[in-house]
Amino acid sequence: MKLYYSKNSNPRLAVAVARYLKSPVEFVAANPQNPAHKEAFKALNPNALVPVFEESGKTLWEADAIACRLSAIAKSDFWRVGDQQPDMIRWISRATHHLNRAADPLYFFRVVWPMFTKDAPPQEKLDDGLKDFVRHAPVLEQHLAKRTWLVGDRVSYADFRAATFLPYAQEAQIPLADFPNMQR
Ligand SMILES: N[C@@H](CCC(=O)N[C@@H](CS)C(=O)NCC(=O)O)C(=O)O
Repeated sequence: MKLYYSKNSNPRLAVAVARYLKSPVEFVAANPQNPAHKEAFKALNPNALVPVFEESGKTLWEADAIACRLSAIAKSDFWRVGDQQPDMIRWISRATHHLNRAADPLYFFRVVWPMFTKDAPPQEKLDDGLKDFVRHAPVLEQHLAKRTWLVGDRVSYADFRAATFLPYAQEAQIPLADFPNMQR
């Protein structure tokens, strides 16, 4: 079993999941957007993106799907399957469509963009990202005020998904210090 990754946000998340679950995967560093590799990589993922999980000659892409599969292989409830599943999906969805969407331009234009250009990042995208992050974060912050984990009394994939961009908070200037429960 192989997990193709790069150091960027979603593959990093998949690697964090695999490490947490002690998944028996071989980690394969990939550069799928490099013109020299792109066409060949499309055989693994037609989007030419990572993460990609390869198992018995079949590939699975999208970090959420990979987390689901790795949790099943580990026979873990990290990916909830019982009564708590709708709650977990709620927080995954909330993170994907709101919090992470807001944090994405802060991450992209402050962490990724400077690797490729010295041009100034578009200020309006940074302003919009910050405004949206500050608008969406309080819901998560308040939910975590009375609990340790987003779902039930143990860590689940929802915690990992909601934290996709938080490891980059300092560099991306995501105002995490204003949200101490999220920071914790
Ligand atoms: N929705 C996909 C997003 C995948 C994606 O956008 N991957 C980006 C990194 S975040 C990528 O492969 N970029 C090229 C690279 O990292 O080399 C997921 O959650 O897995």
